[in-house]
Amino acid sequence: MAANKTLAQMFSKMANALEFLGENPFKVGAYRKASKVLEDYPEDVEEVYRRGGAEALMRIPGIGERIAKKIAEYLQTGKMRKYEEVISQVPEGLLSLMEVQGIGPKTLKLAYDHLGVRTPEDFKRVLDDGSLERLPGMGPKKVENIKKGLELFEKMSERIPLGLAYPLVKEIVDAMVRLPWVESISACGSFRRMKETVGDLDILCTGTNGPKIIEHFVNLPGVTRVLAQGDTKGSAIFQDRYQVDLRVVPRGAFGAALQYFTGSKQHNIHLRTIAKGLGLKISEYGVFRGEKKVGGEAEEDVYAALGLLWIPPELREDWGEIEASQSGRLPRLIDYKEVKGDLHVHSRYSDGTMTLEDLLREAESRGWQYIGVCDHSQSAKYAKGLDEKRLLEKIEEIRRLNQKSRGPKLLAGAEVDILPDGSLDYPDEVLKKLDLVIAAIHSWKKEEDVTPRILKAMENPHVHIIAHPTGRLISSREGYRVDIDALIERASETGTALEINAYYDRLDLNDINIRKAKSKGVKLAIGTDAHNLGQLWMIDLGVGVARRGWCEPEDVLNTMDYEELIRWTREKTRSS
Ligand code: DGT
Ligand code: CA
Ligand code: CA
Repeated sequence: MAANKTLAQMFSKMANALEFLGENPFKVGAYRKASKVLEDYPEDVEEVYRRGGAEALMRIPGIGERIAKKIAEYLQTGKMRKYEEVISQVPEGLLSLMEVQGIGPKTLKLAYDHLGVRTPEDFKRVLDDGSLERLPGMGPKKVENIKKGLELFEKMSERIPLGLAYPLVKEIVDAMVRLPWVESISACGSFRRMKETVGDLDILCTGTNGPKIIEHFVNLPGVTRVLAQGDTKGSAIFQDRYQVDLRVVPRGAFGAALQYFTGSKQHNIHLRTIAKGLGLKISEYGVFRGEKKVGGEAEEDVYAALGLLWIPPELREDWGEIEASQSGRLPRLIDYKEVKGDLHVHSRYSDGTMTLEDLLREAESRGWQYIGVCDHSQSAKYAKGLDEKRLLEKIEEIRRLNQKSRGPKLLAGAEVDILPDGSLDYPDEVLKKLDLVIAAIHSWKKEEDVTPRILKAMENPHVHIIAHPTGRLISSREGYRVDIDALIERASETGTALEINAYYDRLDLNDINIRKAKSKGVKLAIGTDAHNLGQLWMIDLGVGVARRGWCEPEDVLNTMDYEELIRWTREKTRSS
């Protein structure tokens, strides 16, 4: 179906360009119509063309002879001369601006002719300095609309951190599954692969009444704009930011569609090559030998037909998972349910809002055995870091509560600042009293100093874990750059664990670095860095990236029982 989508986009761009160039409205309309038709067409045009040539294309309602010829040309040569000719006549930056709600070719033509607008920057200038508003047919209301459209467009073209989309998608799926017509439903795309950022969000379902399902979907609370509403496909923007696509597919193709739309594209391309070699064809409709469908209801069918073991979605990046599946060497990934606690949260003692009792209750309700309470250390004044006296009080309160608790335990911990000279923000006699010591960099004068400081901190036997090792933040450029290979090497030598900080904007280490660390035998520690009770769910984001980093249960400290974990920390200190 990739060709349908590409061609739909090409015709839409041509329509915009031709309108901008002042071409006759009927011609413009024909391209726009063709784009719409292809967007919604349920069959692969490549298939249609292969079967019946340009003639067959012309039998698609809304596709005339001229358009059919252009589709044929593109399918044969990968190019369309007319497209290139038309597009080349419009200044490049203006074409994408035409897709913005409220702008369109007419407005841009006006700005081009009267104000000499050639680039998006030009356009923004005439928007802000009032000159666009004064053009005939414009006015304050239109300009206001354009500004809103532009703001939305810019927000929408950014990728979204997974953790922001996560609660929304869960909510949508929960709401949809309650409908009487919905049978099975699952998120797919990059979301299902737990990629750290997502573009649009893809959901797939089977059910008895496509139109009703879609109607319900585009009317869900939170929808701020409906992009498309058909019998089997709906597309809507939630909260002015998140584009969600829902497709309804036949039950017999659910597995094949789920496989296809989960991607990644690279993973799917690799699978299709293997299929070809076996005389099979896989698509979102199923697995086929010639015309005969040999599977597709379950996702496993697709992998089994290719002689592969089912591959967990988090691995599907064509990073060696297909070869591993072929040779029976897929990792036995850590499961979301295998986590026995969170190793990094902040309580009211420093800058969190949770009491220690809150944390015990939370652990209990999640079926966890422990939570590591790691408040900031004394130098972190901005975060109400604990001086030694307060820290000792906290340790005492934890010991008291643990004695009373028959269920989960709290680990008396600290997120201890690594000072400029690489020493730690508490003396060893104090660190010794803690169950869990996480060392962290929070400020630096020179970026080059960060790596040596962390390396030095790892020499301290009382340090168990290095927090958010690379310091990156997903939604901004802040953070420091470290020599990650050197950190992993030293962690391996000293037996220090590296954190997978699961806070949605960190996810640090990321998938690639996790995999590197694992390959050197370094243990990983998942911590949400939660400051309030509404953030502990992010533990799942941490497990998600751990899985993307090929982690097995034994690679991750959080799969240990409480006793085992305490033993590990003591052993770590003794043996370094
Ligand atoms: P995103 O939305 O940018 O975070 O990334 P994805 O992976 O969700 O990609 P998206 O939404 O464009 O498409 C969803 C899945 O559909 C994608 O992972 C694989 C499949 N897919 C889309 N386009 C193509 C294509 O041209 N070829 C193949 N083989 N698969 C495709
Ligand atoms: Ca997507
Ligand atoms: Ca999509």
